[in-house]
Amino acid sequence: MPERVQKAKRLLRGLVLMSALSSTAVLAAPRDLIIDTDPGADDVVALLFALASPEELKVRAITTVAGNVRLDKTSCNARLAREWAGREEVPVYAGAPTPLVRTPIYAENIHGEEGLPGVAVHEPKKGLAQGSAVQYLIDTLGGAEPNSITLAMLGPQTNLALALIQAPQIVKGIKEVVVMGGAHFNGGNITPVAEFNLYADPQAAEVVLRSGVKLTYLPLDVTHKVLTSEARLKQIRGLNNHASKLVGDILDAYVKGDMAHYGLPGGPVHDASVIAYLLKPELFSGRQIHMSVDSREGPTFGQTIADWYGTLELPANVMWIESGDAQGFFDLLSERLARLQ
Ligand SMILES: [Ca+2]
Repeated sequence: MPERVQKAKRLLRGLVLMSALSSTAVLAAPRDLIIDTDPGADDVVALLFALASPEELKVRAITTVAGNVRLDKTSCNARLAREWAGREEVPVYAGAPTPLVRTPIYAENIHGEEGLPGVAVHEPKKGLAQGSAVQYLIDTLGGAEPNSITLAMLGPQTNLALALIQAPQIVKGIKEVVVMGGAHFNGGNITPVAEFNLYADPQAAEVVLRSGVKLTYLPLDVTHKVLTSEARLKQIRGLNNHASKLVGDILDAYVKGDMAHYGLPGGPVHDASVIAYLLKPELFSGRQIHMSVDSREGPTFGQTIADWYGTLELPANVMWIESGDAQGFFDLLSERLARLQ
C-alpha cells in the first residue's frame, strides 16, 4: 500500500476516534431529570437508585402525587428516601391529591398503611419545598431549553397532565417521559387487564399521550420478568450499608404478596426499572408501537391497548419495553446502592 494511502488511513482513524471521544463527552453530561412519584415501596428503591447515580442523573426535583397511598404519605416517603440517600438539597414538591376525573384509589393492601412495608417510617428532618408540584413543572419546563428535561413517571400521571392542560407550551422543554405503567402480554395487577398507575388515573395518561411528547413505557410485561431471588436479595444485603439494609427489608416485605398472587419465583421492583432504563438502556428491549388507554367505565377501564404487531396500522406513539436483563438490573442496582451510606 502506498505510504500516502496509509497516512490518509491513519488520519481518518484519528478523526473517527476524535469524533467518538467528543460524542462520548456529550453523552457523559448528566441528564436533567424530574422524578414524579407516589412512594410506595418500589418508588423508594427507584429514588435511592437515582439519587446514588449523580454522574448520569441530575435530579432537579422530586414531585409527589397521590397513588399507592394518600399525598401526605407519598410526600413523607419521598422525603425519607431523599434523607436516606443523603441528598437533602434535592427539593420535594407535593402535587395532586386526587386524580383528574375518577374517584381516588390506593394500594395500601400492597404497600402497607404508611406506603412503605418492612421499615419504620418517621417524619423526615427536611420539609417540602414551597409551592405545588404542578406549578413547579410549569415553571421549570416552561423556562427550560428545548428538549432538555426528562421526566420519570413512577405513579399516576396526574401532575404532568395538569401542567400540560394549564400550559401546553411546556411540552417543548421536555426531552422525554419514561413511564412505569401499563400491561399487555402480562395482564394487569389491579384488574385482570389494567396496571395500577394507569387504572389510578387513565385520563391523565391520555393527556400525556396526546401531548405528543416522546414517551417510553415500562409495563408489567417487562417488570414481571425482572424479579428478585434469594441470591439477588442476598447480593443487596451483602453491601452492608444502611441503604442496602433498608432496600433488603422493604423488598423482603414487598415481594411476598406478588410471589404468592402470581406464583412467581421472585417479586418485581417495578419503578426501579425506569431508573435502570435511564442509566443503561441496553439492559432492555422493546418496540416503537401505537398505544392507547381505555378510560371508559367498564371492565377494561385503565387498560393499555398496545398494538405490538402493528395491526391497526396507526403511527407509533410510544416505545414499549417488553423485556429486560434481570441480573444486569440487580448488578446495577447493587453497584449504585453500594455508594450510599
Ligand atoms: Ca409508584
